[in-house]
Amino acid sequence: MFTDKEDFKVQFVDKLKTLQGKSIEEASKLDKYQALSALIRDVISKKWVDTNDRYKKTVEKQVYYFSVEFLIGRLLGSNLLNLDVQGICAEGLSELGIDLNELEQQETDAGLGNGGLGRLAACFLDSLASLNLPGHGCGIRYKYGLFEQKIVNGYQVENPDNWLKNSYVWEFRKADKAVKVRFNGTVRTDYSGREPKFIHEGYDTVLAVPYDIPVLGYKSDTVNTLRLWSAEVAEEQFNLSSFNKGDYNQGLEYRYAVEAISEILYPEDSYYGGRVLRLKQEYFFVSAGIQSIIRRFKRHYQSLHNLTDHVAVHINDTHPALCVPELMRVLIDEEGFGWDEAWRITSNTISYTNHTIMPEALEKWPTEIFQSLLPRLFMIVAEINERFCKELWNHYPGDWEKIRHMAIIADGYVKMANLAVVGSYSVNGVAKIHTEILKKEVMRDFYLHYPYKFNNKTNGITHRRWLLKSNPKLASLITNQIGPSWIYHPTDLRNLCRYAHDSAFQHQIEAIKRDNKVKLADYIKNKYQIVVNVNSIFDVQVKRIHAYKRQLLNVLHIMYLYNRLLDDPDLLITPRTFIFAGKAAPGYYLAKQTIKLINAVAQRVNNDVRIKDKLKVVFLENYSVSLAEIIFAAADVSEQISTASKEASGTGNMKFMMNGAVTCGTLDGANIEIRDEVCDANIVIFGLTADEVLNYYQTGTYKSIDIYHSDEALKRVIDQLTNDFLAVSPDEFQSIRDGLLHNDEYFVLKDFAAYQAAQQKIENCFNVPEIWARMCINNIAYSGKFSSDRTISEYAIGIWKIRPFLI
Ligand code: 26W
Repeated sequence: MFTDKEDFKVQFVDKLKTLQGKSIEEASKLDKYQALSALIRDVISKKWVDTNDRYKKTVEKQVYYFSVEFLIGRLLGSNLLNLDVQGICAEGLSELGIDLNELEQQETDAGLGNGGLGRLAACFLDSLASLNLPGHGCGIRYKYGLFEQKIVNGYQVENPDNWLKNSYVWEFRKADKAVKVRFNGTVRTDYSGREPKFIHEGYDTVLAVPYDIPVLGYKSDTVNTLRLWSAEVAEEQFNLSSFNKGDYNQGLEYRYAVEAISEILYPEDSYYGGRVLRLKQEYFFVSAGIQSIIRRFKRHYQSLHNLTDHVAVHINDTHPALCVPELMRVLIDEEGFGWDEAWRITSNTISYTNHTIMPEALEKWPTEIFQSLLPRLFMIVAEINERFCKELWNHYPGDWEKIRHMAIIADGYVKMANLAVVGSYSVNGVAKIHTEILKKEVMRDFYLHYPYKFNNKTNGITHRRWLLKSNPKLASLITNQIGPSWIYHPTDLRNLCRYAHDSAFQHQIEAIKRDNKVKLADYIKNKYQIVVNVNSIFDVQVKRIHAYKRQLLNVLHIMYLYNRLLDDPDLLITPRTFIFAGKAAPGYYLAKQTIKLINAVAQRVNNDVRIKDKLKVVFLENYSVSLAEIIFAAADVSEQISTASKEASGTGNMKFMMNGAVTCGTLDGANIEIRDEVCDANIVIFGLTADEVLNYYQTGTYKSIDIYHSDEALKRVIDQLTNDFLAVSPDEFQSIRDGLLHNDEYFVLKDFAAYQAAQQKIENCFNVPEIWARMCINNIAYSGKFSSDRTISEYAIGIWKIRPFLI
C-alpha cells in the first residue's frame, strides 16, 4: 500500500513504466487505467491472501452463493472506495494532470447478468464482505456478457459484449484449482459389493477452470472471493478425441462445443427457453462449484458428516438447483455415504430464493434431454422424486392431482422449482407481498406441506455503490448534516427527517439534484444531440423491457399529455423529460416493439415546436450498471408501475428512493414496503391491488375493450398507434394495439385513468418546491431499511447461521 499521495504518485508512474513500458506522456487513458488498476490489484491481493489464510484456520461456517448471474459493473471505483484511497488517488493523479473519473470510465462493465437477479447477487457480495461475513460467489465466466444494445432507426439492435477484449485486471486464473465435469455417457450398476455402485461410463469430460475475483469489504480487512468458472477442453479428452487420429476438423468441433458452455449469457429474463446449452451451463458451474467446496472441506475435516455445520450453499433462483442432486452424487458415489445420510446432509445445507412468480419463467427440462445429458443425476432426481411422492401419498392418500402437481418429475418434465423446494431447508421470497403470494398461490401445496421452510427476505441494495459512490455530493451533504454513522448504519439516515422542513437543507438538496440533472443532461446532449430542460421533471423508467413492467402504460400517458398540448398549446403543464432505458430479450417481439414505440413517440414529440419543449422523451441505449449510476442520482420521479402481483420485489425502486426520487407506483413488490416506510404523503400510489388482479384472473371478467369505448382520450391514444400519427407504417404497432384491446393481460387500460391522476398529483407536488423537497428528503431518510446490509444480516442470522469473522 502507498503511505501518502507522493508515494502513490511514485508507485503509479513506476507501474506505468513496468506494465506498459510507457511514460505518462506516452500513455493512453486505457494504459493509465490499467496501470492504476494493477497497482490497486497488488494492494488487494495481499489482503486477499491474508483473509484466505484466516479462513483456512477457522472452523467458522461459510456460505457459497450460487448464481448464473453476477452483474457487478465496474470495480475500480468501488475498490478505491473500499480501500479508502479514493482521495489520495484522485489528488495524486490530478497533480499528474490525470482525471480519475476519466480513468474509471475506461473500465468495461462486467455485465454478467440480465437485471434484478444478477444485480442483487452483486449487492449481496458487497454486503457480505462489508459485514465481514465469510461468503463467496460461485458463477460462470461468460466470454460474452449481456449483449450491447444499439438503437438504429428506433429499433433495438444487439451486438456481442466482448467485455474481455482488453483483458480483465480483476480476475485471477487459478489453473491448479480446475476440476472436471462429466456429461453424457451411461451409468452401469455394479452389484458385486455390499452396496450397489454406480459407474458412469463413456462420458465427455469438460475442464472447469476457475477465475477468482476479489470482493472487498468497505474499509475492512475482509476480501472474499467471487469464483467464476470457464469451460476448457480437458487434456485427456483431447488426446482421446479424433484430433489424434488426424481428424482435425472434428477435433476443432469438439473444442467449440466445450467452449460454448461458458461462451454466452442467455439474454432471457423471466422467460425459460428450454435450451440444452442452458442446462449444460447450469450443471457445469454447479458441479464445478460443489466439487471445489468439497475438495476444500476435505483438506480441513476428516469426515463430511458435519458439512452442514461449516458450509451453507445458497441457490439464487432455480438455475443452480442441480446443487441438490450433485451434492447427493458426490456424497454417495464419491464419498460412500448411504442415501439417508446423504439426504440429511444435502437438504440441511442448501437454501433457495425464488425471484419470480411468472409461470413462463419456471424452469422445467424434458426428461429425455435431462437423462441423456446427465444420466447419473437423472437417476438421483428420480430417486428423490420417488421417495418424495411416497411421502406425499402417505399424507394425502388418493390425491393424485396434488401429488402430480408437487412431483419433481411429472408430465415428461423435471421441474426445477419443485426440486429446489424439496431439496432445501429454506425457501424465501424477496418482498413481503411476493412471499405471501408464494405461500398462498404459486407454492401453496408446498407451503402447507413444509410451512417451516418458508420465509421472507425483502431485497436490498448496497448503499455504498448506490449512494456513497454514485452520488458523492449527496453523500457528503448527508454526512455534514447528520454525521457519518449512516455509512455503517444506514437506518441512521432517518435522522435526516428532522430536516425535511428545514428550508436551508431543502435548498441544498435541490441544488445537488440539479447538479446531477445537469450531468445527465450533458450526457444526453453529447450522445443524442437532444437538449433537455434541467428544470423539467426528470421522470424515469429504467429496467428490462417487459409487458408486465408496463412501459406501455407510461408511453400511452405521454401520448395523452402530448394530445392535451396539441389541443391547447398554452396549457399550463410542468415541463417533463421522460427518460427510458432497458434491454429487450432479442426474441421478445412485443418488448422490442415497445422500444420502437418509445422512439417513435420521442421522434414526434421532441420535434414538435408547437409544444414549446414542454415534453421531451429520451431512450438511453445500452442500460448498464455504470449508466444506472448516473441516472438514479438525477431522477425526480421513479416509475414503478408493474401490474400488481407481478414484480417480485424490484430493486431499482430502492436505488431511486435512496437518491431522493419520489415513487409513482403500484402496490407491488417492495413498493409496498417503501410506502410503509415513507408513508402515503411521500409516495404516489395508484392502480389495482394484487388481490384485485388475481381476482380478475380467476373470474375472467376484465374486458379492456369496454374501457376503450368509454374513455375518449384513451381511445384517441390507442387509435394513434395505427393511424398516421406516428412516422411509421400503419401496421407497425398493430400487434401492440391488438394486445391492448383484446388480451390486455397486464391491465394497462384498466389502470390508465388512475395512472393519469397519479401523474397529475406528482406534478402538483413538484410545483410546490417545499413539498417536493420534503418528499425527497423523507425518501432518502427512510431508505436505510433497503440497504442490502439489512437483507444480508437477515439471511446470515435467519437462514445461513453464519457470523462475522474478524481476527
Ligand atoms: C430461465 C430464465 C429466467 C432468467 C431469469 C427466469 C427468471 C429469471 C429471474 C428470476 C428474473 C429476475 O431477475 N427476477 C427479478 O429478481 C429481482 C431480485 O430479486 C427482483 O427484484 C425482481 O422483481 C425480479 O423480477
